[in-house]
Amino acid sequence: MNKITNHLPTAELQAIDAAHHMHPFTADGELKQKGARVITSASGVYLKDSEGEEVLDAMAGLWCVNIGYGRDELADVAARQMRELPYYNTFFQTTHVPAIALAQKLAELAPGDLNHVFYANGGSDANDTNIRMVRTYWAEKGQPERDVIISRWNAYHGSTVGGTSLGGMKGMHGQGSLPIPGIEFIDQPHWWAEGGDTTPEEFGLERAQQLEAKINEVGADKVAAFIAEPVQGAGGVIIAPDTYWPEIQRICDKYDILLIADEVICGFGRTGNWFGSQTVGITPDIMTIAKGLSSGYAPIGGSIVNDKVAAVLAATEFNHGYTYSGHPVACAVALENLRIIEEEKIVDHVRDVAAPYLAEKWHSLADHPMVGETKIVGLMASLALTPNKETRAAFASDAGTVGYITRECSFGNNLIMRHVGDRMIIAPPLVITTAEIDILIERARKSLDQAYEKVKAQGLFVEA
Ligand code: PXG
Repeated sequence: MNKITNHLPTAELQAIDAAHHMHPFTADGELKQKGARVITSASGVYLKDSEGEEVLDAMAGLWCVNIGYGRDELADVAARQMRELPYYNTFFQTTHVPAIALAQKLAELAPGDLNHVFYANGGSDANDTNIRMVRTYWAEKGQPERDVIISRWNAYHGSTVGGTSLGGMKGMHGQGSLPIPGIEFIDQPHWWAEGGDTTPEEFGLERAQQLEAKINEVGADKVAAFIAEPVQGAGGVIIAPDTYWPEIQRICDKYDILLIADEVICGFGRTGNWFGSQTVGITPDIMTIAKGLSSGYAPIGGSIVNDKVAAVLAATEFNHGYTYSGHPVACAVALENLRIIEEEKIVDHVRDVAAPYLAEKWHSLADHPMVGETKIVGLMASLALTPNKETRAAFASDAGTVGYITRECSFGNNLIMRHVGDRMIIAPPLVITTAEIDILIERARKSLDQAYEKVKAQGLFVEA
């Protein structure tokens, strides 16, 4: 095949990448041997790589390209905004039209009295903002000792010092002497892996009640906030049993604990509502947003804050902010993205068309000999790989060995389906069509079949 490209040959790009580019969450030494896959362009739900392969991106980039790739409207808006006002800050009593318009739109879209926006560049630094914000809130209310934030093991809240501290990934804590002081953890509502002999309903309640136990252990007068993802994303698309969230809300209300919903993945349609909080039925005081806010076309995140918290903060000077808080180009791009989501009724498409269709197909994978539970909410789904569906056994091999084999088969079949340990996850662009879902499922099943053969051949189909 004669391929005309506008870039260096893949091997040369990979060599330069290996020489000079440090990748996030990557063992660079290992990657240097293998060479990174070079993505050159994208359209809709498909990526194209430097070898001309078309790859179905069932992860929407990193859970963010909600409206799909290749929307010229966003490029046009960015170019227009760069010409008109490429940058100005919102410190020192100034503002600008994109920041104003986006804040108004977010206040309109966010439920209840979540009416105030503090801008960040992404989800990690927005969560850093949240740490300082909730502690400042209680200090301003005359309770500075109320500074403990409770989070959950296996949560992901970013990889800055604050984000890593709030997250419950032990491997991350180990790098950089984290968490910072004043962060406490309870267990996650992950029934498949940790539910033992309980029913999911009993287990959901038990795990929620750990919050009450932790509050009592720390002392209610010391606890500032509880932070959680409505659905854990990076942790493996862990969907809590139905009993979980009502109990969490009851406990937060009872002890007057601020509830921070980290909507970085769940926000902007992913779960079939504008926000995951609506899907799980909670009323947060603060929502962390990023990713789908701009569909990944520009780096932007932030905190949407309710009237109660905003009123207290307004009484003082909150000495916090980033050079690019409310960056005009990012705000303009986000606003255009939200216009598209609204006008094209993309949240309705998720709820009424794509999610029900994907759910039926995803659950059909449960008949595969290596698949245990299949879970899905909106357009985020996971499945457990297991050598024994009945006992929910883990594999004897190191966690992630079988998942990685399955991921490699999937990538080989031009499907971006990821693994978290021995759990496979997807979160495709929200605009995915039913025909594209058929292709996704066909490739996923083929990958599971290939992986199953490899796992057996390598003697790995063995219970722990
Ligand atoms: N909160 C949540 C719930 C997230 O999923 C962040 C905060 C941090 O956002 P930024 O924009 O700072 O990255 C995230 C990000 C993965 C993966 O491998 C997930 C994320 C980021 C990178 C990789 O699943 N989530």
